[in-house]
Parts: sequence; C-alpha cells; structure tokens
Amino acid sequence: QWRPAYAEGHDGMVHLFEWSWKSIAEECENFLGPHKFASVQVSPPNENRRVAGQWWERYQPISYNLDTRSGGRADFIDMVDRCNAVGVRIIVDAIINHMCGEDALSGTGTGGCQYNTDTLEFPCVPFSSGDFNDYRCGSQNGLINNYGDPNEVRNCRLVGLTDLDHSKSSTADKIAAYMNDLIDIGVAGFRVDAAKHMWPEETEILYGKLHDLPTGKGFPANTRPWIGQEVIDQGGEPIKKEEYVGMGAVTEFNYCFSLGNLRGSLAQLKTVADKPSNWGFLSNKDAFVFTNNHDNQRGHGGGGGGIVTFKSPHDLPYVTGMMMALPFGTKRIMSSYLFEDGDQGPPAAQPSTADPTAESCNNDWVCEHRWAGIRNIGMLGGAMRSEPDSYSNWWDNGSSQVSFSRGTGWFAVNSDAWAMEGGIQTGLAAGKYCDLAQSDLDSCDTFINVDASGMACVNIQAGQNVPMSYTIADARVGDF
Ligand code: ARE
Ligand code: CA
Repeated sequence: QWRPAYAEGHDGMVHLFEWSWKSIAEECENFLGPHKFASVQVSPPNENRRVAGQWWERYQPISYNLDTRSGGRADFIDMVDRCNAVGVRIIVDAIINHMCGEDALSGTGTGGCQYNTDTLEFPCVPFSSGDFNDYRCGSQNGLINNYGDPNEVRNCRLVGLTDLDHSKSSTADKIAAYMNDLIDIGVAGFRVDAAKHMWPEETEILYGKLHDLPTGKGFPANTRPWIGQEVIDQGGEPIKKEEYVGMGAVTEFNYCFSLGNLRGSLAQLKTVADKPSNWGFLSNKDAFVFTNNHDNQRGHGGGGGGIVTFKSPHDLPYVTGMMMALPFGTKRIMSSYLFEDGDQGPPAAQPSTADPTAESCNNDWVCEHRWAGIRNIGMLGGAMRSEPDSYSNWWDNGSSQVSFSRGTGWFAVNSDAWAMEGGIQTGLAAGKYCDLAQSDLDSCDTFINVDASGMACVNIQAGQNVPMSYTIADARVGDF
C-alpha cells in the first residue's frame, strides 16, 4: 500500500489532469511506455455533477458509474488494458469523502443519474440520508468552519460537499465496491482525495475491504493497491499527516516549498535523503511527493509562495530532475493545461499524442511530462530504483551544483550562476552513454563518456536551457 506495483525500470506518476481515456491510452502507447514512465493519475472516473466551465465538477460525485467527460466505462477499461500492456499503471483519483455540494439541489449527473441534496438521495449508488454524516457534525451551519477542531474537519461538510459516514459498514461497503470494481479492471492504486476529512481508523477498515491487484491482469500475487492519501498538513493544525501513514503513503505538501525555495541551493537537499525527519518530512517510504499539484498551481488548497510550476519553464525541469533522482517518496509530475483563472475547465480539443518526438501536445495542453529534461526522467527514476534505497558518489559544491548516482543511474545538475566543469564520479561502467537530460535515446546527439574508473567530464554551463546531465546503464551506446 506504500509503494506502487510499478513495472521494472519505470518510475514517476504523471497526473494527466482532465485528459480523456482515449487520449491517455494513446499517450501510454506512444510516449509514456517507451519513455518508461510508471503510472498515470487520472481524473475521477465516476459520474459527477455538471458545473459549466469549471474543472472541479469532477470532485462532486453523483454515482460510482464510470461516466464522465473523460469517457465511459468501455473507454476506461480499454485505457487500463492498453496502459498496463506497455508497463504504465493507472492510479485513480478516488473521491470517497463526499458526494456533490449542497448547492447542487437536484438534477442529473454526467451519466444521467438523479440526485437531491435536500433529501440526500443518490439513487444510482444508492445512498440516502442514512449514509451521511450530518448527525455527527456539531457545527452550526453543517460546514467545516474551524480546522482546529478534528471532529468538524471529519464529520462536517467540506465547502458544502455532502459528507459520507464511513462508520457505517453498509456505507463503507458501497465505497469499497466502487474501488474493487476499479481494482478488478486493473487499476493499480488510488490517490485518496480529502483523506484528512475521514477518520483514520474508519478509512483503515475501508482499505481493508479492498481486493489484491488481479493476477489475471499481470500483477504478482498478494499485491495490495497503492494508497496515496491527500492530507494537507503544513503545520499549525491538530490533524497530522502521521495519523495516516499506517495504511498508505501520504502527501508531503511542505516538500513543494522546499524544492521551490532551494532551487538556487540544491546541495541542501542532500539531507532530505539522509534524514527527512530533520525537515519534518515523512519517511522515504511514506511520502507522496510532487513539485506542484492541480490545486496549488491555481491557488486552490495547500498554496503558498515559491511553488515551481509550468509557469517557471526554466526551473521546472531541473527541480523535477532533482525530485526524481533523490531517494525520497513516491513521485508525481503534474501535466497541466493553460488557464487564465483558477476555476477554468479544460480546453475543448484534446491534446495531440501521435508524435512521440514532440515536446508539446498543442491545443493549450502544457504537457510538462514531454518537456526537454523531463521527458526521460521516468527512465532515470526507473534505473535508480534500488533496495536499499540510497545514493552513492555524492558530490556538491556547497551551493547548487550536485552529482550522485543511485541504482544504475547517474544524475548531475547545476543551477548556480557559474559553470560546472570537471571530472566527476558516475559509478557507471566505462563506455559512451546517451545524455538523457539533453537527448532521446533513439536519436541521441549528446553523450557522456565514462572512463575505466567511472569518471566523466561534466560540462553544464550556467543558465543553459536544461542545466542537467543524466544517464542510465541501459543508455550505454558504445565504448569510450
Ligand atoms: C467548489 C466551489 C465551492 C463550493 C463547492 C460545492 O469552489 O465554492 O462550495 O464546489 O459546490 C475542488 C476545488 C473546490 C471545489 C471542489 C468541489 O478545489 O474549489 O469546491 O473541488 O467541486 C482543503 C481540503 C483538501 C482539498 C482542498 C481544496 O483539506 O482536501 O481544501 N483538496 C481536495 C482536491 C480539490 C477538491 C477537493 C478536495 C474536494 O484536491 O481539488 O476541491 O473534493 C488549508 C487546510 C487544507 C485546506 C486548504 C484549502 O491549507 O489545511 O486542509 O484544503 O486550506 O481550504
Ligand atoms: Ca468527512
């Protein structure tokens, strides 16, 4: 439940926010699989309330039928099969704390199911008033007003979203049935939305009801689904991320700020690998990490200064590189669309996925995962995965030039205002390797030469487009 069941040699979860199932299936086959990304976090696949022009309608469930603007059940199943076939797992954004907002009143969801938030009827699940938490909520208006009161945070309505009661086994069974349907289809895990708003002991019972991943879909026997719980703990509130580590990984929001604030002094991040607790971080195994997410990139939750997003196009690749190379956490890369305001929904046209050499997906899809410097980072991460998980050959200049190896990969970065030049220990066997930070393996034009003692001449100029150099044992293309 802490480490996802990734294919050998793959790493990195790409959040293809608001992509359709058809486009994701194509992206798995054309790009993500060949580039050895490990998984895709998909937008919530279950039926939701319609709210014109917004992205966040997806966070307001109406039923557990797989029917949204991303596609229907058949498309979803096809996507899971096609992605699994090329070594890319599907991670579902599971909205299980609540159903739709009380302001929805009554209507029809994206799949044609009815709802009524006055009587709390969701007949397609079915849920009715007995499945909801209001009787446990002590707040005057039924909403969460005070994050200092754990009872309110868990039992009252988050921004008016009708709150499910996980203490009732009949309610929990229906939620588990939804998640088990997805597991049986071949989904490898879940990002659990608003986990902070559910009681840890009740969610643990719920996760206990989940099936193992199906051996019939190629997973090893007795593999538990990965669980990545969204718990925003930036300090200063009584609810702690540590309450949730017993049953899965947990988001490490403060790492977004560390990565952003230290982008000019990357050497300091060594201690994140050495002793994450010095930073107040969860352990390597428990942490779910990212440079930015779909909320904090648009000021919606867990925000704050210094976060690196696609709006910092020079910095995002090397910050992402550092995150992927360090032995810390299960890593997620945000893949965004352009927006002017924080509520705006996705572009009308889907991303273009056909050309694997393209670094853009056009049609206002930013496709950070295809950018130079980032596009081969799953390959690097996959080669670096190792047990026990730690680095070797660490070198830094005390400022922002860093080099180290891990598993069968080697990584170097320079975000200083002066050049990084000279001999560096890579830990690799002698040979000529493709520099995957600069070039794709099948059309390589930038190389790293490693001598018999493992040393390479590194040359990363200040301010160069992608100020990184990295490679893996499998990218050896000849003799030195
Ligand atoms: C929308 C409207 C609301 C309306 C509501 C109901 O914006 O005005 O009342 O619908 O109709 C997303 C959007 C919300 C949206 C919601 C439902 O961000 O704007 O509401 O979907 O459509 C807290 C939670 C955390 C949550 C953040 C956003 O703890 O779990 O708020 N994040 C997840 C998702 C979001 C999603 C939801 C949960 C709901 O990632 O995308 O909301 O499913 C401090 C606290 C945090 C708190 C944060 C923000 O940092 O420590 O705990 O996060 O403030 O309040
Ligand atoms: Ca709740």
